[in-house]
Amino acid sequence: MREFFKDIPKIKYEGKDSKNPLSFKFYEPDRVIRGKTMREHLRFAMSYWHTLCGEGIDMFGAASMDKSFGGANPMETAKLKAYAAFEILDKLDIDFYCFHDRDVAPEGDTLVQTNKNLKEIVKLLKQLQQDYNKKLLWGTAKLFEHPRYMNGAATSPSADVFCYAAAQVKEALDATLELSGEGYVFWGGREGYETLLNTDMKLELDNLARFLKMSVDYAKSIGFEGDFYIEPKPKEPTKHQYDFDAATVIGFLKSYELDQYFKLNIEANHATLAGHTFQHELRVAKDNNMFGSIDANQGDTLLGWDTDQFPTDVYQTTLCMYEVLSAGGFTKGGLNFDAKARRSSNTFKDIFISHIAGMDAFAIGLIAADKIISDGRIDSFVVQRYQSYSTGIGKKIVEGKTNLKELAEIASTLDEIKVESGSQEYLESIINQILFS
Ligand code: XLS
Ligand code: CA
Ligand code: CA
Repeated sequence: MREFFKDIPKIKYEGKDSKNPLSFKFYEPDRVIRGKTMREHLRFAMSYWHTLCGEGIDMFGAASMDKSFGGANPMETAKLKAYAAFEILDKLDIDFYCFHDRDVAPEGDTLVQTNKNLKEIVKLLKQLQQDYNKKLLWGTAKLFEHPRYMNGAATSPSADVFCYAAAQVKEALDATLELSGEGYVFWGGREGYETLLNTDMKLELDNLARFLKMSVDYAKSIGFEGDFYIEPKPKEPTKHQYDFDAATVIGFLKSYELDQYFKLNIEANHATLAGHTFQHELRVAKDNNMFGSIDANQGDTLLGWDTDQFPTDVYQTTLCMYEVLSAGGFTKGGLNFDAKARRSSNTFKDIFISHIAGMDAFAIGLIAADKIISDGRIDSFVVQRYQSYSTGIGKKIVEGKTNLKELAEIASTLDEIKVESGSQEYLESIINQILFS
């Protein structure tokens, strides 16, 4: 079999004292934590778009890497990328991948040709999945790159564009089913607006709901049983993205009675762009029974855009895995590295090392989150903090068995109200103690 990355061996666990950059220091795939292996807990996925497609172009500079793999034309390049993708998955011991339709196969001159291209590559991907024993975590459609989508796709003012986007999602769902994808993601792309002066927001949101319902109906009709995810993001590329954050998406889904069909795909960098912590977005999803999957990356809070950096901040991965474990773990979702090596980290070796860094950071997070839960001090602090709601009038409030009149009567008898400390620094010191002991 052809080998693209001859200087990269299969990455193995060597332990925390290893100085070999091409080894895992913390990720031990078969180590069992809480009855599941690390591999089963973390369900790592590689994003096709960053790893096989992004060549480092930014608005000030040209590509800093070449990812054509010597292909002479777009279809040949697409095939070479597919072989390269599975070699990367194999060498990194990553079980899953995620893609947009246009990451894996190029557009043709007509929609018919484009769909033919996709089908041809899907056939190859299916073969490679079998050869390498890899799986598709989720598929999606790229409804934002082509200029036809400059005003949005499902929220475009043009019904023809809405039609085209529907055709694209139909095909992407077929591809996801053919590859036994465990999920399908709707990220808002350009579903949003730049100015309300030219926007009928009500019609656009109604249409977005119609689009999602038609997509769910079609997926069911072809026998797709994976999870559907909406991925919130507050801005970029549009000034205001409709799927702003987890709470906004949940409110939208509920008001159109679509909540039963969807879970959320929470991305760390999108959380910080929305002015939230990653942990906040995960908690909102979990508390609404919509925790689904995660785009594992990190932003830079000094920058106002989506930097999609590899996650190396172990404090964040710890709090993330604490939420994931408290939510009962992943079912069909996983940790997708929607992340790219920096433009100046421009070798394939950097890309391997970036994934290793991300996998180790989440392994540290998982180990620490397990310890936080076993330690019990944080969870029991929270239980204790709300104890007044488990007896007496607190219990009646929770059970909906009281009213303002009764509460006012009780309040008038309270001579001294004791308000306890929130003890934030104590709790933060417990996390540090667990992380560094
Ligand atoms: C862009 C999004 C995108 C989705 C998939 O900001 O993160 O990559 O994850 O369409
Ligand atoms: Ca993402
Ligand atoms: Ca992103």
